[in-house]
Amino acid sequence: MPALRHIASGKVREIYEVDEERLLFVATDRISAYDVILNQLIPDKGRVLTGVSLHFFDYLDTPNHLVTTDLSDIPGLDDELEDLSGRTMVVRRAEVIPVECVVRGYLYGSSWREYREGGGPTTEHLPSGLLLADRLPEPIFTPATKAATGHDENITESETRQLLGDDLYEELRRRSIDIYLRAADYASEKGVILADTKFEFGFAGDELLLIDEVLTPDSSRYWPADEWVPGQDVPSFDKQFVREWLDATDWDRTAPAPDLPADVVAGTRSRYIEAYDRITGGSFDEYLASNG
Ligand code: PZK
Repeated sequence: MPALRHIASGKVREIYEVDEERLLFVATDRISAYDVILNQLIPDKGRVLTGVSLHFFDYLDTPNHLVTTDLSDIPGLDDELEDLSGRTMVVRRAEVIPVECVVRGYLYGSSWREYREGGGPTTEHLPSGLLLADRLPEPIFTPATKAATGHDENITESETRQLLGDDLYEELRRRSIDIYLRAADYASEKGVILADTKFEFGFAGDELLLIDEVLTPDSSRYWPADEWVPGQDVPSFDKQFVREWLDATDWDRTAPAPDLPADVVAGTRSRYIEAYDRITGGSFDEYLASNG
């Protein structure tokens, strides 16, 4: 744990204060499945996610919170540098906009459940007759808010406009869909479908910055294109392996989860690393060699 003030904990991420303007954004090796944090760490998972975020911050070249991954000038980290390297970003402190900017290109997850049950906030602009996992006629912006339960709650366009005002709503929708389209094009060249993803934005002064992690397997639904069949469940790249092991136990999906055997930990790690290579078109070994 860094000798810095702790600001916030997510399920698998931590934020610390560097100074008035900057934060340390750390991706841990924790993993969640069915919304429960598992008892075992997946070695290098945080580095895989950080590598994917850095890849897309660079590729997208859109105003964002990344300052540097060089931790050598930050006082008080001497004992932690090794553990933090490759999993840590120094970011610009921003005023977080309290809306999760979800973009969906395919009908899955909570949106499919709303659709099947006769409609909800995410299905307002959808035609009838779609199947599970169908590609949508065009990507849709389906914002959500963090409910008191910690769960995300989908909200309607009108509710979002009331929260943000029309100008900010339209700016966030435009930027979110634009980023989704560029990342989905990138992924499709690698045989990967970006089914949906979630962005967060914040203001640093009057600058609207893309913040948080971006286009990672934790914040996005990536599918191998050759396993996509409309009307059927699609296995997720990274978590399917551990989910299938959990499904074969008698676990009721409430905490605590069963302990993962070493071979399931190792297999899950391999899948995250494959996901890095597949999604970025690069090599995680090379990422580690420069950043690990
Ligand atoms: C910030 N979160 C969510 C993420 C957590 C919590 N650039 C920023 N400036 C100010 N605040 C945040 C960010 C970012 N990113 C994001 N909470 C605060 C979050 C990860 C772990 F505990």
